[in-house]
Amino acid sequence: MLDQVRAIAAEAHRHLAQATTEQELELWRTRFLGRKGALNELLRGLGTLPADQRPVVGAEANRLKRELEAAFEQRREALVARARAAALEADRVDITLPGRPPVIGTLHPTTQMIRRITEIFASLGFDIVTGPEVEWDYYNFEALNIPPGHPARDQWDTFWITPEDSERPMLLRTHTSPMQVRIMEKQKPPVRVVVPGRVYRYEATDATHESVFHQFEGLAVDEGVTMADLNGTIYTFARRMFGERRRIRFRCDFFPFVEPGVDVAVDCWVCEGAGCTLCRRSGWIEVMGAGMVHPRVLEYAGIDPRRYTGFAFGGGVERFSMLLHRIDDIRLFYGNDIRFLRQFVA
Ligand code: FA5
Repeated sequence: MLDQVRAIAAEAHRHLAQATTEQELELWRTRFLGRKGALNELLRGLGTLPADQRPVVGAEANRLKRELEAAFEQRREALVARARAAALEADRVDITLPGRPPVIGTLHPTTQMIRRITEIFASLGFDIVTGPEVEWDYYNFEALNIPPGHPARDQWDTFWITPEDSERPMLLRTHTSPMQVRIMEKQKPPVRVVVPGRVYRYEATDATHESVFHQFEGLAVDEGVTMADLNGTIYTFARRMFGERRRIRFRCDFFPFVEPGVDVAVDCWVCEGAGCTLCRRSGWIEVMGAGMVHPRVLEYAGIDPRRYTGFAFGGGVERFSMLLHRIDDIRLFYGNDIRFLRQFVA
């Protein structure tokens, strides 16, 4: 019987080495180690042996049983490890492959230009603030010395939120100038601010006119502020923006909220004033409107015009980009053509 037990164990070892799946392992266990398995079946006949042989065969059978159980565990672990290694191999990531480069966007050229403009004024001591695009008629026109019926309203027609003749008419602002009054209402002099922002006009669009565009407004108010301060400020700004050799020209112009009012031009940085296509042969490029804050505007804002004076200026952001980058159509800025936008990598 001892031989039979050893023969079963040897057979079991042989079969175990051939089991390669979980299912085969389970079958093997039932066949050799199960309650009705080969080993137990044999041991059931232990009682038929002579009494002196029973403990020897019994002990050997139990030893072999433990040996088979240990072999089974070992085999199972080996199979699990093999399956895991195969799965890892199949899932392998080749870290030496180049990655997919992320698509990096760029700031819109208008945003870039606003940053450039505001950085220059910030370095001159101006605060940068923004204001509402939906505005009361009062701030956009009335407090800027443009009462109802004033002809300047035609030049700055806009989109109305309420009917034009309502008690408190509201509109989309046509310029950033309303912020002059809003700021002076809140902050007593000295005031030095620059306001970039979006503005709206009821406009037949063409290559140089959009109905939605951006402006920047400047305002400085204090005791003893004069036209010379305006001149110096704009001169410094123009040189930083358009080149160190630039000259500036003031010519009389009319805006109801400044007195005197001027249009500011810079000598052409392409032809150095000789005359070319950019400056339309004039040698000068108009860049903004400016002037001394009208006493009535100071009064509207609750500031005593006998004590304080101020200057203000305002320009078009897209027009600056057009001049500096020789862009021939303002509609490109809102056209969303990626080929246009990609040219302005910051
Ligand atoms: C004004 O809007 C005044 N608020 C500027 C000002 C401020 C004068 C402070 C005095 C003191 P104007 O309408 O000219 O002025 O517009 C100013 C600038 O905005 C223009 O020089 C131009 O660069 C730009 N601009 C005007 N209309 C358009 C338009 N339809 N599309 C694009 N840019 C425009």
